[in-house]
Amino acid sequence: MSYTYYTFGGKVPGPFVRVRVGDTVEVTFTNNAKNSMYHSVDFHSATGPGGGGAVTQAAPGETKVFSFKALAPGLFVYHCATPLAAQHITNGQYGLMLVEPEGGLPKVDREFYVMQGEMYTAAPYNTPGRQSLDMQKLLDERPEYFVFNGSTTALTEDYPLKAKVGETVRLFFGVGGPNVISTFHVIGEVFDTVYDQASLSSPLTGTQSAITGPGSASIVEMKLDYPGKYMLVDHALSRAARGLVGHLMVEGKEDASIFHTQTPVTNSGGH
Ligand SMILES: [Cu+2]
Repeated sequence: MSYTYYTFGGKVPGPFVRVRVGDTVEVTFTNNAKNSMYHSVDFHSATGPGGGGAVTQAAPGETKVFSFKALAPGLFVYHCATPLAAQHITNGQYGLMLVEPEGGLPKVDREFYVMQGEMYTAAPYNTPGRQSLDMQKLLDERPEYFVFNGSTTALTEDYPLKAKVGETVRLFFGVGGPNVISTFHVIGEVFDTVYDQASLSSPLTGTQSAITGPGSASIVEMKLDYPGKYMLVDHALSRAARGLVGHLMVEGKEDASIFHTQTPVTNSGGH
C-alpha cells in the first residue's frame, strides 16, 4: 500500500536531534512552498509557549525562527502542532530530541532510533493501493495500522536492527501516536536498564517492557548475550498483526549456559 505522509525533512520519524543540557537550540522552520497546509513544530524539550508550536505556524513558503534553552536532560518528542494536531501526527510529523546530560550518556556499542505510530486508513488493514485518512477512525481512535518508523516493513525487510553477542545496545524509543500507549517489549530479551518516561534520574533495572505513552519516550538498554532474531513489539500483540513488528538480528556464538535446546530454532518470535 502507499500513503501520502506529511514529514519533517522527508522521513518518518523526523530527524533525530541531539543536544546537550544548557544548549540554546535555534530553530529555523520552513514550510515547503509546494505544500498546501500550514505546519509547525512543538518541542517537548522546550520551555515556553506551546514548545514553539504557536510561533512556528508557517504557511507554505514561510519560514519561522525561534530559540529555546534545553533546561532538562532526557529524551523528548517533537511534533507538528497545527490543528488538527492528531491528523498531522498520524500523518508522520513526529520525532525525538535527545538532551544529553553533562558528560553524556554512558557509552554503549550501538544506538537505535525507533518510534511507534498509528495509521487510520479508510480501507481495512492490508488493502492494496493508495490509501486515504479516515477522520472518523482517527477521532474514534481506531487505527488500521500500527507501525515502527513509519511503515510495516521499516525494521523488518528494509532496515532490521543488527548487533553482535556481547554488545550493549540502546534504543531511543518514542511514541508519536497520536493516541495509543505502547507496552514496548523485545521478545526473548530482558531490558537491563529502562529510563522510564526517558527520565535520566533513576532508571529501572530488569524489566520486560517499557511502557510509553503517546507523545512520550523511553530509553532502553540491553546487553546481548545470545544470538538470534529478536522481535520488537508492543505487547498489546494484536498490533503485531496490524504491522507493528521490528527485528533485532544478533550474530555471535551460542552460550548453552544461557539458553539450551535440542530443537532447531526456526522462528524466535512465534510469529
Ligand atoms: Cu503539520
